[in-house]
Amino acid sequence: MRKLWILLLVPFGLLMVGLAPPPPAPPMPAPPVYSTPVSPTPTAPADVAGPQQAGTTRWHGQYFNNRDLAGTPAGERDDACIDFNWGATSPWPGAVGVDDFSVRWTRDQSFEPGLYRFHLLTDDGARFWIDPQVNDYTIIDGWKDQPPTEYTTELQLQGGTNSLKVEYYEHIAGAQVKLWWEKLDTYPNWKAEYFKYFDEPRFCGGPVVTSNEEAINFDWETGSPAPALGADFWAARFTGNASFVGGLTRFFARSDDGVRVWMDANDNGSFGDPGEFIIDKWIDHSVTIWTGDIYVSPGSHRVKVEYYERVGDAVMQLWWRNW
Ligand SMILES: [Ca+2]
Ligand SMILES: [Ca+2]
Ligand SMILES: [Ca+2]
Ligand SMILES: [Ca+2]
Repeated sequence: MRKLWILLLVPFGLLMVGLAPPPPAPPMPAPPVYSTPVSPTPTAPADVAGPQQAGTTRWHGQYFNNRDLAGTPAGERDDACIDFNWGATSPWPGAVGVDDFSVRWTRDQSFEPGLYRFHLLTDDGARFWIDPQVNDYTIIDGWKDQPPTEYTTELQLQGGTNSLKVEYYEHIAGAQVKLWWEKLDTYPNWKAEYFKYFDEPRFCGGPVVTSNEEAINFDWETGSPAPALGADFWAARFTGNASFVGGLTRFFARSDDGVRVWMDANDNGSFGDPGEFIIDKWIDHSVTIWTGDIYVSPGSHRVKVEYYERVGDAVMQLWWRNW
């Protein structure tokens, strides 16, 4: 077994995690890189190689009618996203109950090289692996009864395709689970995150591509920001700080297709609810200029723009001026 080392930058400091038995402490790594397995390429066992639509990368889910992923799955299906809040209901009526069930999800995911923060929100228990065929330790381990709890960890990925695995169980009462990630770096202008989606626009899992953009001023026509996104069915999220002179300010968003615009964060760091959109046109349309007015105090404000392209041409431009 190869000895692989990763740095888990947990909130309480640096923690080295390795395979048992613990070898002597290595020299200070420079810089830590999470290794992608090169060979042999493990083949998924037959019970997780479920049907996959051509050109898509859904999660393959095995649903068990017990808390231990024991025995034969009660049902198997592909899920576009691990982002569920089932409350007190069953994730799959007829296959599993409202309590005492478990799910295993697997998929391959390509990552750009870089430092990532992974988030796993769960009620009750969940755990997360990257390349479990090679690295038999969990990246996140929250395998216990608990109310909704968010775990985070950071790790360096060298880029390429990794296999991801999430296991989850529900004991009693409410049930929810969500996995997502972000690429950490310095974004002096706009942090642009580009996602793929299936069916309906949403920001699922993590971005396929992350970049710094000097302005939100794009006319991709029938192209896209990156080959990995393809021409259609992708979405973008832009976040950045901008300086305002203050006063009544009119925002302009010229878009094809949907767009929504927020300003400033709540105390908990997240942007507001839909009632606080400056512009909210989350609908398919040909290129259109939308406006929204807001009073702004002088100085720096945080602005967030979400955008999606369905099919055909793709345009996203944002600007503003005092009104
Ligand atoms: Ca329940
Ligand atoms: Ca629960
Ligand atoms: Ca297009
Ligand atoms: Ca379009």
